[in-house]
Amino acid sequence: MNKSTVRFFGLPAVLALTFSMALTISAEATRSVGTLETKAQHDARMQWWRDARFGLFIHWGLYAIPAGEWGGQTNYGEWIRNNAQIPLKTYDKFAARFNPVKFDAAAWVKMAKDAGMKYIVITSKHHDGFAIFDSKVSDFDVMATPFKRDILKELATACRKEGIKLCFYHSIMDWHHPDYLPRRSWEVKDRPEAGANLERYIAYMKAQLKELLTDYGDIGVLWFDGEWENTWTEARGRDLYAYVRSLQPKIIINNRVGASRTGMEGFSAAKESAGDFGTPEQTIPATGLAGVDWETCMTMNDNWGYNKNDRAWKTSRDLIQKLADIASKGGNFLLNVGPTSEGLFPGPGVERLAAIGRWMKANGESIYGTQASPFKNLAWGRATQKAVVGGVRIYLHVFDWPKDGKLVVPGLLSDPRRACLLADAGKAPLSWTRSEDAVVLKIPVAAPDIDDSVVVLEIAGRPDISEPPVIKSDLDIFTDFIDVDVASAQANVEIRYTLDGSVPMVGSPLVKGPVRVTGTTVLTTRYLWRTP
Ligand code: FHN
Repeated sequence: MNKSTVRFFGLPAVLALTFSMALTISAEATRSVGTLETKAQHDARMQWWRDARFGLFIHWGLYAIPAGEWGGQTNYGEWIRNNAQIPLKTYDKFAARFNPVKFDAAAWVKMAKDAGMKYIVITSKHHDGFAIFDSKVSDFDVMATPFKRDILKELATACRKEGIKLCFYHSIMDWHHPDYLPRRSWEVKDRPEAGANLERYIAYMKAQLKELLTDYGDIGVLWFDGEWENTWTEARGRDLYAYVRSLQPKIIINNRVGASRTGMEGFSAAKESAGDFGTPEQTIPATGLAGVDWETCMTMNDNWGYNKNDRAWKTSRDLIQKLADIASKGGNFLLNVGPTSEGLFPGPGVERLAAIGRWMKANGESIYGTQASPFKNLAWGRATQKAVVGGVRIYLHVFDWPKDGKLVVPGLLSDPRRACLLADAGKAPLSWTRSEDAVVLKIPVAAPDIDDSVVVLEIAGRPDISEPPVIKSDLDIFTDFIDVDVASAQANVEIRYTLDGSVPMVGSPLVKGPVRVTGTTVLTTRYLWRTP
C-alpha cells in the first residue's frame, strides 16, 4: 500500500490585510537596443562580463589637483569646477600643474588583479572635458600637461599583459567644449551659448571615441555617463550605441548611452532601450531582475574623484559583503578608487583592495561565473550558485557564523550530495541532517573567515527550494469582504490557513479556492508537504 506521510513543514507567508495602499512594483527589463543581434550572440558578447562579476572603477583627472578643496571648502570631488563655480580659464590652469610622476600603470593593474578584479573602467574624459589620453582632436588633454604621457596607452599595455579587460568611462556632458549644450547656468555670462552647435560637439565626441576604440586595442566596456541633460535623447543614444559597436562589435555598452535610465536605481524604463546593462549607482537593488544584466558602481569613501579630506572609508568587511550581496542578486560590482595628483591610489584604498584580494584568493570561485541565489533570503547571509556537471553548486555566504555549530538552510528540499568549506583545501565533507524543510549543516565552531565564510553544497539536478505560498491581493482596502487567492508553486502540497495570526497546523482550514476575509485581519498560510 502506498504509505503517504504528511510532513509538517512549510513556511508561513503572512499578509496583514489592513487599511494601507496596495503595492504595485514593476521594473522593466533592459536589453541591448536592436543591432540585429540574436540572443545567442548577445549572450556570447556578455559572457566574459557576466563571469567577471567584479571590476575596478577609476576616476582620475585634473580635479585630483585641488583634491576636493576650493575657497576654504573641502567637500568637493570630481564636480569641483561646477560645484565651486570655478571659471573655465581658472580651471584650465590645472593642466599646467598635472604631472603625476608616481603614476605606474603596472602597479595599478596589479592591485586590481590581486584584488580579484577582472576589468578596469577608467575615465578617459569626465564632465570637465579633460582627456587623460593623447587626443588629436583636442588640446585639452594630457599632452598639454608637463606629464606628456598617454596614460591610457600605458594602462592598455599593462592590462593586456595581465589579462585584465580595459574599459573606458566617457562623459557625454562636457563643461569645456564650446559646442556642448547646455552651459552651466552660473557661467552663461562668461560662456554665452551663442554660436554653440551641439551637432558639432557630437561629431567631436565621436572623433574622440574613434581614437579610444582604434588606438588602444580591444576595449571591454564603453561606460557612458552624463546623459541626463535635456539635449541628450534616446535617439541620439541609439545612434551612439550603433556607432561604438561599429568600431568594436564585441564591446559592451552601459545604459547611460541613451536617455532611458530612471535615476540612481540605474535601470532603464523603456523595454527596448539603448545599452547592455543597468547601472545602479551607490546602491544595491533589493533583488536582481531575471534576465537583466546590471552592475552596481560604488565609491570606497564618499567621493569618486580624489578628496584628500574624505575619510569616510567603507570597511573591507562591508565591501566583501557587498560583493557577495551583489553577486547573490546576479549583478556585477564596480568598485571605485580616485587616484591622487601624483598618480597614487590613496592608502586606505590600497589596504581595502588587498583585504578583498585575500578573501577572493580563497573564495573567488563563489563569485566568478555565478548566478543569483536560489533562495529569496537567508537570515545569516547570502547565496550564489553555479551549474556544474550533473547539477548545481550552491555557495552559502555566511556573514554571521552560528555559534552553536549548526547552519540552518531553510527551504532546501533537495538533499545535498556533498557539503564542505570552500576555504578548506582538503574539502573535508560536512555532515547534515534534515529538520522539516531545512537542511541543518554541522559546521566548525570557529568561522573560516570573519567577514564571509563560504559553505559549498553540491546538489544533483536543479535545487528544489520551497517558497511560501503566495497570497495575491490587488487591493487591501475593502468594506464588506475580500476574496484572496492563495497559491504555491510547490508540488505535492496542501495549503492550510488561519485568520488569527497563528501558524496553520494539520487541523486548520484547507485552502480550496479564494479565501474570504470579512474584516481587518491577518491571513496566515502555510503548506504541508506530503512525501509521494
Ligand atoms: O556625475 C557623475 C559622477 O561624477 C560619477 O562619475 C558617477 C559615477 O558613476 N556618475 C555620475 C553621477 O551619477
